[in-house]
Order: sequence, then structure tokens, then C-alpha cells
Amino acid sequence: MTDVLGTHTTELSGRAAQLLRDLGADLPTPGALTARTPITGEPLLTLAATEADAVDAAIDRAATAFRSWRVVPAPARAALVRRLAELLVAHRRELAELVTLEAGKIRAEALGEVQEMIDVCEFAIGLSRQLYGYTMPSERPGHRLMETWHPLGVVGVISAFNFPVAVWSWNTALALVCGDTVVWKPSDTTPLTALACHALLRRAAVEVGADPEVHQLIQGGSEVGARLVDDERVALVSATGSVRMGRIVGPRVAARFGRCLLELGGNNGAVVTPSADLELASRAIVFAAAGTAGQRCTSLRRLIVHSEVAAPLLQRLTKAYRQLRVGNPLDDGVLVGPLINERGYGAMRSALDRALADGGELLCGGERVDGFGTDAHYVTPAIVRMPAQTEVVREETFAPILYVLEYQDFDTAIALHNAVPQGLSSAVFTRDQREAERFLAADGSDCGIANVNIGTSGAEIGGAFGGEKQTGGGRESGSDSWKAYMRRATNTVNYSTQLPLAQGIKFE
Ligand code: UN1
Repeated sequence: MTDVLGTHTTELSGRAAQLLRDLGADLPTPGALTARTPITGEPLLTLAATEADAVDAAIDRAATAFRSWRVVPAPARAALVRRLAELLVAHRRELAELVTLEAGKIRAEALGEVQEMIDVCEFAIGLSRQLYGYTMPSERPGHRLMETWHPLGVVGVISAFNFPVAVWSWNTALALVCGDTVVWKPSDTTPLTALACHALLRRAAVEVGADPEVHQLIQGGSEVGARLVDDERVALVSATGSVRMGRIVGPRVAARFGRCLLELGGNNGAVVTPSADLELASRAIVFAAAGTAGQRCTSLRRLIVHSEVAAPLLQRLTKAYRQLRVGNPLDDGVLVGPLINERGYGAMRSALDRALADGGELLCGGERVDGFGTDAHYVTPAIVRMPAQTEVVREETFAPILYVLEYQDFDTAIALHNAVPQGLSSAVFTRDQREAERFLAADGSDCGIANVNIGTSGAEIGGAFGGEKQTGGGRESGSDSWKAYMRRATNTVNYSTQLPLAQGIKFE
């Protein structure tokens, strides 16, 4: 294992600085904000938070840039996103390594995150020629009825530490082809990857002759986010993060009649039925529950397994869990990196304590892995068999804890599955078509994402991404999610010499 103490952190901060330079970002002026690496828990670099008047000025620049960007034809706007995609392809390794340093993701997952950025750019480029509106038959002779989609305005993007670059790209690639400009407030835990993305996008803009002011970056904590949220010039606030954050952002944006796109917590469940392919199911479950150290909003947190197959499934899972290598995410063969910080570790500890107090039985994991320094938080992913879906199981704990519940009949499994406040992602493992279809039906899973024979995490960008209930209802990324980033105008055109009124009204 790499020596992660002492000199190693200096190496990591030097490496982060080098990666920033390679990605074309200026090294930040030191300030009150500290970028840490969860690999050792120690500082990488410091930078200044954006002051209140600088936030206002950034929004102002984005609003000004919008006035000309909105009239650039959408396929021409796509040139900017195409260049960004090319730069991401060229710099994928550097950006992924910075993601590993700053968010602690293993290399394969960090590269996957950058791939997700490239994918969504390609999607947005194609979309630029497909911002379709309907035409409808008019009830009046000599009239045409149609709708047109227009750019919306300034989009405020608030993103979380766990997908520090992909979630930005889902929003930004779409917003840009839709003719919007963007002000981005990344998590204050991951400011360096944000500097890198901002630099790549500005470079792309300069190279294709687009206005670089279409993208603004503001950095800092909730006070910086609050200024963005409250600003009337921000037409849409797209916020990814906790339910707690969404409860603050949603009402504040609504109070000024702004638009909100919320992608909040998940408490994702999988139902494993007696006919399931247990080998396939256990591989899917291990990736979904332990991958990214349980820090995806789509991570699998609840396993609802039929009593007949509980024993063989748990045997496979505990065996696989014991073989998972936990450690430095830069090292080959490591599958589980660190938790983001001490708060994440504390949340895991207290959730485990509560689960055990509720009568839960720890089947494996849940231990701290030492040897990385006191400020780093590595844990073995845990599986806890629960007697019931108690309060702690109904909460989202952003850590690798998989709660196991047993069921006897499929209706009860679906009821248990849906009996949580969140509604992001879900899965059923079955070879019975009736069960599979029932899970996807109106009275099946109540989530925004419902899968058959694959895990809850790792969605492709082509589908709409988001969920119901406390997850916030927003949809990002593929399908027709772009509509959230545009405004719709309904147009009625009279090409006759008469003036018939709708609903047959006579006014003479
Ligand atoms: C998130 O955790 O905020 O489906 C996003 C997935 C990824 C995105 C997760 N494509 O797991």
C-alpha cells in the first residue's frame, strides 16, 4: 500500500496543482476555502470563496451573455459543446485523476464519470437539432397552432461532491445548447475539479469563438449558494444534494416564481425474488451498494429479499464483501475508496449504532480501516439484517450500509419498497415476467428509475434521471429533460382574412 502519511500528502497537493495546470486552470489565490483529499484527509490547496458582490457580478455577466447567446442558432451553439467534448476526451485521464484526489473515487469510477460527461455532451450536440415543438390542428379555418421552445435564461447549477463533474456537465451541456447561460456553485468540498471544468469550457469557448462569459463559476458554502438561489435573474435553479438543502432551495426559488429542478436524496431498494439469478443479482448488488463507497445518490441501501433465497444470497454477498479491497483509490485493485470526510464517517457510525439498537444484526463490515492517517476515513462496507424497516432504514445515510429485509409475498415486498420518503432508483431481480412487469407498472415501484435485473446505480445518460417524493421530482440528462431548460411559447397564426374566435364565440 502506498505510504499515505507525511510526505505523501505534499505529493498529492503537488500533483493536484500539476493536474490543474495541465487542465489549463490557473492556480487559485490562497484563501479561506480548503480543498482536501479524502485519501489522507489533508489539505490540497486553499482558495478564496466568492464574495457577495462578485456573485452578483457573475450573475450579471451571465445575464448579459444570455442576451446574445439566445439568438445564436442551436446547432451553432452545439459547436461549443462539441469542443468541450473533444477537450474532455483529450484530458480525460487528468480530470479523472483530479476527481480521485478530490472526491476519493477509485480510478475506474472517476474515468467513468468523465465518460459520462463526454456522453452527455454528445447527447446535447444531437439534441441541438431536435428541440422539437408540436404543431396541433387548429379548430379554426385558416389558422395554425404550434409551439416553439425558446432559451430560458440564466441557469444556476448547484452540485454535490459525489459527482463533482458529471452532474455539472448534465446541466451545462444541455443548458448551453438550449441557449441558456450558466452560473455554477459546486460543492465547497470539490472546488478544484470545478476550476478545471470551468477552465476547459472557457478554453472551448475561446477556440470556437463563443462568448466565454456564458459560463460563470462561483465558489463557497451555502451563503454563496443562497445568493444565487435568491437572485431574480436566475431563471432556473438546478440543485443536486441533500433533502435538507432542497427544503431550503425549493421554497426560496418558488417564492420569487423561479423554476427549480431538484435532484435530492435516494434510499434505493432492490427486491430479490425466488426466481432471481442469484449470481447476477449478487454482482449487481455489490457494485450498487459498495461501489463509490455507497456515496452515490443511486447507491443501493435496502435489499428486500424473499425468505426462500435470503440465505444463499447473503452467503454470496458476505463472501464478496469480505473480498472487496478497501484502500487508496489511486491503487490498482482497490474497489472501495474513502468516505468523503469525518462527517460522512460519523453519519455511518451513528446509523449503524441505531440499526443495531433496533435489533439489526451486523453480517459483515462496518469497521474502520486504519493506516491512512487520523483524518482519513476508510470503512469496510456493511450489511445489516433488520427485523423491520425502522426509522434509520427509512433515512438516507450517505455511506456503504446495506440493510436487508425479508418478505414472503410480492405485494408486501412492493409495499415495503415504497414505504420510504425518497423515490429515486429501484430494481427487481427476477426471471418471472409477471413480477418484472408488476414492478414497472403503475402499482409497482414508485421511483423515477425502476430497473429489472440490474442494480440501482450507474444509469446511462440517455434516460431522464431523477426521482419522486423527497427526491424532488426533477429530471436531468437524457430523454426530454431539456424542456426544463427552455420556455415554451404557444403560437396561433391566422393566415385567413376572417377573425373566427375560439370556442365559436361571436363578439359583434
Ligand atoms: C448522483 O449520485 O448524484 O446513475 C448521480 C448513476 C450515475 C449518476 C449518479 N450515472 O449512478
